[in-house]
This record gives sequence, structure tokens and C-alpha cells, in this order.
Amino acid sequence: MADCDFLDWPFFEAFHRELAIELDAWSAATLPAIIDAPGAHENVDDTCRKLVSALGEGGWLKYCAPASYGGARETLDVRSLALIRETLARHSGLADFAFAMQGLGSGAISLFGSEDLKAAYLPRVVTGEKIAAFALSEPDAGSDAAAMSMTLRPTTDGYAADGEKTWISNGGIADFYTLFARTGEGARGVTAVVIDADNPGLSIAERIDVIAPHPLARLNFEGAQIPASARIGAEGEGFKIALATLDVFRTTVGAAALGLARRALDEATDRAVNREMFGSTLANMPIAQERLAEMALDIDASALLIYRSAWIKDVQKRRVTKEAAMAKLYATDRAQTVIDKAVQMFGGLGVKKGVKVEELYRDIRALRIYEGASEVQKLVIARQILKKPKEMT
Ligand code: COS
Repeated sequence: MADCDFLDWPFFEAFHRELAIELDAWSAATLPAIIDAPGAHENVDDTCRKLVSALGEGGWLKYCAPASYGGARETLDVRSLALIRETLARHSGLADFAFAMQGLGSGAISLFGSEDLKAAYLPRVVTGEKIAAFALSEPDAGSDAAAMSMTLRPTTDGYAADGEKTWISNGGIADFYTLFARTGEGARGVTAVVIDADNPGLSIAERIDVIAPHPLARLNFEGAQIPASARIGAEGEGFKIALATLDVFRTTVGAAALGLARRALDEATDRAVNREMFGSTLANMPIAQERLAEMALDIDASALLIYRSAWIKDVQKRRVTKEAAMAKLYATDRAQTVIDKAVQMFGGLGVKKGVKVEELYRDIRALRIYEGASEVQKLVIARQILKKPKEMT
């Protein structure tokens, strides 16, 4: 493991340290055979299925569910989720993606689902038998999530879903989707349900290709029948459920960015030490030292914000809307800069396909957009500051 001094920070317990070190060794031993296999880059669906399976077999998906449903800890432990994402992202952006979606896609069930829903889905999320997805965004409702138009019409024994969702990660390979749609007006008129991928009223309208390829799709719903037992929480609570789930997982998006940034610093440091120029090495040039120092500072500052947010959620058990937004905003933004500096230190090689920093450069971009764009995080932070102190949680 490159630099694990941060694991001695007071945010962590002994098991966190062990978890990060074990996962690092497991990743080095297991991931290359999957992500570097012939055809792995061309067939991301298959690669993601293999990654989910391997993460299940390795026991890492246990951190996506509470202990009573096959999970590792009594409740979701954000520090564990963040450490896992950070570590996986340092090895492979796609492995982090595969892990993260199991967590986000089943997170609302873990946090707000009925016992029956938890029992039906979570044990198989943990083993990797069921692939999860989170369906919130629509073509005309991205940052303004409450503007969604997709509907859940009441039927005799549940709902009929009609409309469209887009930018759905794992769309096309997921076994089920946590779906948010409208049962009434405004933010208080949104309801959350689970829908299985083989529902005859659900189809994949379009597969979306992006700069860091992963399964992504637009979904179409036409009278998809959903039983009332598949509802998560009460009718009308869906928007809060979505935002509270994002409060947990946004911190871990920051952690993924941190992992990508740490890898960029490792790559840049090796490059600086080994690259000879002007009769010396890059590492001996003050400008390169300045770059490395800036990168290291950004990484530590990001880590402090991420693990502060995770620690508050896990230990103080407080709502972390502001802290999670800060962690996601800062870490994704800084990681972009850190990676850009690493690319620059590689010169022409930095933009050559197959070179790690080129991959990192593509991997980082979407993190400033998904699960709430940077601009939304600023809005969330400002709203928390503007609230009256008695309302601040
Ligand atoms: N946890 C629980 N409840 C929350 C919450 C949170 N973090 N944030 C807000 N709420 C509640 C509010 O208290 C409010 O409830 P009441 O009506 O009972 O007061 C309700 O949810 C609506 O909140 P608000 O008025 O702040 O909602 P807005 O429509 O103004 O939207 C933002 C707020 C912009 C923060 C929200 O739309 C958002 O996060 N957008 C980004 C969505 C996103 O991340 N998309 C990516 C999907 S995953 S790739």
C-alpha cells in the first residue's frame, strides 16, 4: 500500500486499518486478471459483472448492507464504504464503480426499506448475485431532481410506472432498480419503489457511451406494474429518501476521487524520480517539486473532509448534508487538478491511450457531475449555512 499513514488518524478504528490493507492486497492480486483480460475494455458489461461477482466472493460487498442481512457491520459504515471506494479507485475506476453501484443502488433499501424488502434483496446484493441501480435522474430533471415527471399511478394492489429515467448507471446489466417517481405534486409527491429489471413494462431505451466506459442507460417505463410491497418508506417520502441516501454516498464519491488522485500522485512521483532531463531528474527540478507538494496537499485536505463527514455520520450519527457536500465538492474538484498535473508531468505520454494517467484523466471527470454536480453541492452547503441555527442538524 502506497501511503497508509492516514489510517492512523483518529477518525478510524483498528478494523478500518485492517480493511484498507487487506483490500489493497486483494485488489493487487485479483483485479488485474479481470480488468486487463483480453476484451475487458471493449465489453464493460461483462467486466462489470465479473467485478461484482469477485467483490461478492471476496466479501467486500458485505459493507453495502447491515449485518442482519448478510452485511459486515450492524449499520452501513460510511468510513468503511469510503475506504473501500478509495482503495478500489486507486487500482481501477471500474472496480470502484462496480462496488459503488451495489451500495448506492441498494442504499435506500438498507436505510428505509421494509424487513421483507431487505430480506428479498440485500443478501443477494452482498453475494453479488443481484446487481443494483439507482434511478433518479430524468432528461428534464437532473440537478433539479424534484422536477421529475415520471409517474407512479395507484392500481388496486400497487402502482403502474410510466415515464423515462436517464444516466442510470448499471442500466442494462442491473437486476433491480431503486426508482423514484411521482405520486403527487412537488418534492413531497415523490415515492420510492424497487422494480426488477425483468418487469415487462421496463425496457432499455438507449445505452449511453461515455469517456470512461461503464454500463449506463436511458430507461423507458410503460405501465410497469409494481406491487405496493415494493415501496420503500411511505408514499410521498421518496425525495427525502433519495437525498438522505445521497447524503451517505456523496461522501464516498469524494473518496473515489481521492483514490484516483492518490494513484495520480504515485504515478507522478515515479515519473519524477525516473525521468531524466537537463542532466538531472525531473524530481530535482523545483517546478516539479512544487507540483508534487501541491498534489499532496490537495490529497490530504480532501481526505480530511471525507473522513470527517464519514466519522460524523458513523460516530455522532448526525445528518451530514453539509459535510458530505463539502467532501464531494472539494475532493472531486481537487482530484481533477491533481490528475491534470500528473498528466502534465508525463508530457506526451500523459495523453497516450493505455498510460494510467490518461485513464485517470477520463475516469475523474464524471465524478464532478454525478450524484449532484459541483454547483448543486455549493447550493446544498449554502442552504445549510443559511438555515437558522435551531434547524441545523
Ligand atoms: N436529507 C433528508 N431530507 C432532505 C435532505 C436531506 N439531505 N435535503 C432536503 N431534504 C428535504 C427537505 O427538508 C424538504 O422537506 P420538507 O418539504 O418536508 O421541508 C424536501 O427534502 C425538499 O427539499 P428542498 O426544498 O431543499 O428541495 P429542492 O427541490 O430545492 O432540491 C437539491 C434540493 C438541489 C439539493 C436536490 O434537488 C439535489 O440534491 N439535486 C441533485 C440531485 C442529484 O444528486 N442527482 C444525481 C442522481 S444520482 S447520479
